[in-house]
Amino acid sequence: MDDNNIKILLEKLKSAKSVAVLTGAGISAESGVPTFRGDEGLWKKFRPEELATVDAFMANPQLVWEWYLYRRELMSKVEPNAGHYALIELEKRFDDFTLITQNVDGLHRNAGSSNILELHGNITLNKCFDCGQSFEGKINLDAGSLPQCECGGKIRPDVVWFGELLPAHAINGAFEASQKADIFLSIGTSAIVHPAASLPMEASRNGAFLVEINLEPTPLTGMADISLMGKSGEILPAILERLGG
Ligand code: BJW
Ligand code: ZN
Repeated sequence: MDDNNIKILLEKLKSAKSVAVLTGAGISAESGVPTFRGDEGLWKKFRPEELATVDAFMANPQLVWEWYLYRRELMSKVEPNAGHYALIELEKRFDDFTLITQNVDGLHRNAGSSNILELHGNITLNKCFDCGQSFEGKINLDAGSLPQCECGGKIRPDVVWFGELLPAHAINGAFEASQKADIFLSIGTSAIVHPAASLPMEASRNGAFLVEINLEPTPLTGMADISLMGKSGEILPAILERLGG
């Protein structure tokens, strides 16, 4: 780990009033949730355009549901890791702390974080494709037909697919938090999916100190004030430990 960079970050954290954090699939990788892209990424096996779009769902809801039920099952069995827990400790140190996540796995909530903005929804929830009403029933792929809403609409996972708008309260809150942040941490995201990928840039443009934690360089690395290369489940606890009590 780059000791000099860590020292600079510790100084910045000691004087910061407002902190915003953006997480992506990488923070959950050490819990056993596959990332989307990269060698072990989900999309090496499944093409996104076949699964995470409205068109894909309309063309083959059964197939899309199979993918989501498989991931829902996987995510129901995993636990938060040291990276998730370190963010709770960080949150406790600031009156103004916003955790923005692209993840749908709910692990930040399970770990105990409170002020979370879920940009891409939550994989445990269902809603009606047509009227948006939430749906509590079970999805049973063996039943012959998928359940329908009272309005006749198809039931779908409550996540955000390509081409869809993000929940307004989440993305508006995320931009607001990014604009006023003194420090912005981008953790475990490939930083290519917009509008989430615009948040670090928005923060930096508004004067935030931009920190990236990732296994590898991303399109964001060049504009980050500090880039810490490694596992978030190791780097975040190390930062917290050195920040002291
Ligand atoms: C570790 C690690 C460890 C591993 N420690 N690190 C502007 C410009 C260009 C395009 C667009 C634009 N605005 C909108 C678009 C279109 C599109 C888009 O961005 N496309 C790009 C691909 C170019 N965006 C949209 O369509 C969005 N909607 C929208 O903008 O609406 C307005 C609009 C409508 C119509 C037309 C135009 C505008 C919606 C995006 C929805 C994304 N949905 C998904 C699926 C969610 C449901 C599900 O889970 O099934 O969200 S896609 C997928 O990607 C998922 C993720 O949240 C998202 C981001 O992925 P993430 O988290 O970054 O994961 P990975 O795998 O990519 O990266 C993991 C990283 O971790 C890697 O870097 C590793 O190195 C690292 N890592 N282990 C630290 N231990
Ligand atoms: Zn409906």
